[in-house]
Amino acid sequence: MKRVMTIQDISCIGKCSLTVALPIISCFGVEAAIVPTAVLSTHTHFSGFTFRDLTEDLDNIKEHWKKEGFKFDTLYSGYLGSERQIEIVRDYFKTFGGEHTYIIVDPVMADNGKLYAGFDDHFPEKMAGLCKEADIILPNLSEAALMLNEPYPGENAAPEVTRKLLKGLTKLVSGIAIITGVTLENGNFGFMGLDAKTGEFFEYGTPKVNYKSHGTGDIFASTFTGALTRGMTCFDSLKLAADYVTRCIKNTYDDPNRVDYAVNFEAELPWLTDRIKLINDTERRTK
Ligand code: PXL
Repeated sequence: MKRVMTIQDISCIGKCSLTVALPIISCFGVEAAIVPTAVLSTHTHFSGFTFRDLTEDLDNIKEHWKKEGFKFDTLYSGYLGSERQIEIVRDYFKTFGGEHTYIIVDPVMADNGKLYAGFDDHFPEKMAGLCKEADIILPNLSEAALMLNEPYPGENAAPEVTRKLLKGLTKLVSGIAIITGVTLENGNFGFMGLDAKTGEFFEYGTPKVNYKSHGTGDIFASTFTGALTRGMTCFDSLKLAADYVTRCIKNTYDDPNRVDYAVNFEAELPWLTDRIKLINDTERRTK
């Protein structure tokens, strides 16, 4: 069985970060080893959330795993609570990364052009430094603009503006840069990417559902991570992630009893599982 290490927080209520990464990656038949960076009572869109910083534990976890000789097919980082944690994650990548290990960085820190509560203005620059270590990065438009020190172009940024941001990002990352939550030429909503090695742009989208919630970026990144680790191509993994997130958003939009802090990702897991059953393991690729 393939094994992913995912490094991000536990928001006890919020359906984001580890509480979505674990079930989704497990659905792929991939082991999810977790490195919890902090425990919050809820995600940071609630007021009065508690925050227990687990920075002091991170080096010890790393040293123990190193001693035990654990190996990982993919290293995937999401929300990190501080600049110090970014440095520690860089150490994890150095220790457990390698020729056959994908490194995926989702530089979770902002939405709607604004940094999440608790981050200062230096944070994007530090996160951009971590992106340099990655094979694949998955910022949204806000995070891409902040890391490049460009103004936020708004969620309906013109495709040529998104492409310009992607070009900037590929100066940071030697692999593949993807921007999620973008509007495409035909008005669809999805992702655009640029492969720094080939200079090729690619994109995929579906008709936009007019509903916005939290945690969708983490659901996207976790689905992508699971699919890529199981051996799907990068583009097919992104496409599956986009289709699954769209279904989660639609399901929530249609649910009169929905919560306002997250989407109904659980309701669409059976659909995802059916799609996972179609993965042909005999064609499994390595990096
Ligand atoms: O969904 C991203 C995320 C992850 N972790 C925490 C958050 C957020 C978004 O707000 O607050 C703690």
